Amino acid sequence: MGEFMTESLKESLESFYAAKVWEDMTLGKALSAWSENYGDNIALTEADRQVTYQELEREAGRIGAGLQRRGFGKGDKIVLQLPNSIEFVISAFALFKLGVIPVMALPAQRKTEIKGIMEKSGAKGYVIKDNYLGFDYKSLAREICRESQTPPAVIVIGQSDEFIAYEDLREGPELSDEPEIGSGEVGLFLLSGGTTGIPKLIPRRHADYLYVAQKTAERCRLDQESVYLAALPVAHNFPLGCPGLLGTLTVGGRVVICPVASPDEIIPLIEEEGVTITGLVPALAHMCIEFLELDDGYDISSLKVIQVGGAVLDSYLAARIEKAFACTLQQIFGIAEGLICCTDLADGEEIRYHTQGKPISAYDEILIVDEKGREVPEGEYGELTVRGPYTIYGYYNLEEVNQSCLSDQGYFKTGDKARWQNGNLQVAGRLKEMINRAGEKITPSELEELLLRHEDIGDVQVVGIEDQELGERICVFILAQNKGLTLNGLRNYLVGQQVASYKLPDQLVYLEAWPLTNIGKIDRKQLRVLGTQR
Ligand code: J2J
Repeated sequence: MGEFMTESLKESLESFYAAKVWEDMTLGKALSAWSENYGDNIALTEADRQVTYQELEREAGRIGAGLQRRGFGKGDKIVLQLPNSIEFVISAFALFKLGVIPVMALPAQRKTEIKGIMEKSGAKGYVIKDNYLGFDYKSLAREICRESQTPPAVIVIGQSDEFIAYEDLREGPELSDEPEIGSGEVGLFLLSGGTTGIPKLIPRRHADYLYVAQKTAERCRLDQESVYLAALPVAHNFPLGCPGLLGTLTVGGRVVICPVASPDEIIPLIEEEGVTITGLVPALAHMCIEFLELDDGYDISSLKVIQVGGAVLDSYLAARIEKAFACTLQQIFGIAEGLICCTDLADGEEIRYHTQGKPISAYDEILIVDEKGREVPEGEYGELTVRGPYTIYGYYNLEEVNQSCLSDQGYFKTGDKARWQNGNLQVAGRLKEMINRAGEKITPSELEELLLRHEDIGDVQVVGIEDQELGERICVFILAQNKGLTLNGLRNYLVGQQVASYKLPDQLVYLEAWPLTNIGKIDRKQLRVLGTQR
């Protein structure tokens, strides 16, 4: 990792491990400790199944032992591609205990992505569920095996056919000797947020991943009474560890597993399980609001905190979310590569609706820089760069990428456009999303925020589309229920809002639904394609 880095820089980054910023603890040992502290508490709920902390510890040990008998050991990698389920949690902890590194694949990923991830990680195993949302993962596994030189051992939850049955792993003696694993060793691989291109594996270490879970749990004031609803796919950093599943377990709370990220699953579960906190991406939060507006018969008053992050949340939607869910909104900016910023529950509306708050660690060093890498004056926009105790300084086995994504001082370049707003971070979108229309720069989020105030617009996205004359033209996408609006109508509305004329849209496209990425963010690359085709 990061061989191009100077030794002294590496040492200074490694010094966080020596400085005892966090506990000397691995993810596997952490579960044993939680099991001792909170033994009989319910750790997980999925439909009518409940698992206590003690049972989780025991099951993880069992599956770990089964994997050990099958020849898996410290340093091996296994691609975990499971829907939100109790088995996901057990499998992940089984691997943490063995020192086998899980590669956190998302259920929505298909052959191209999984093959890439397998190759890049050199995984020896592949854990799947037989079927989920109508997709047959065994067929996918067969193709992967056929096309690989060294096919992975496939473990199946459910009907296993020719593959290894997960249930069979459970049979036999429990894990007796857990291997020695250092807390500074890599505990898991997350996948980078990029939707296409080469899969980038993000090595996260045991201790720093636990540290993030603890710090975010503190920010969200989680305790043993907390009930976290895991709605987004838990292989993703946000629901996995910010505070998500892991953060809830650090305090002895309960995690309710939502198998499908859709409002008709999420809202009833909040009521039935007395959920106190959940985390959503803006597009899903918006769908939930619409669901609640259609049917106000649900009692979701147990909810105290709704975290929203993953993409720009405009302040108008922020206020609507708080009203619809009748609880405190926490904006959270995160990257699977490390840095987490979020608002505090006690922050006023100005901060909660307009910013993503402050970094979770006093050791996070953020620099907002111009194209030449120089720090911009306080309050001005630039690229968000960061280094600190839990931000990586290299992807796994990607030397070339690593050279371009790090500054000379070891700051990770996020590619996000951000500024400081009275001590709080405000992220305005991806730098590459900035529209360059005949030389004038337009930030999509700024226009989106204005357009959302229009009473006929339910949801909107603004995207730059390649254009022969303008370089890029401004294309506005609106969901179909508002078909009464015309391009001219939109332009006149914006003129009425006193917007500079170069920011007026050039194109209007109606869609039935948003194209979404694997994690449920609006897929802006796909929007660009759709805008080009018209
Ligand atoms: C604007 N853009 C945001 C925000 C992420 C918590 C929450 C989200 C993620 C995540 C995560 C944003 N406003 N509040 O890991 O722990 C965009 C940025 C960023 C990219 C990272 C977590 N929160 N983003 O989304 O690694 O563009 O992590 O660079 O998937 O999402 O994506 P990812």
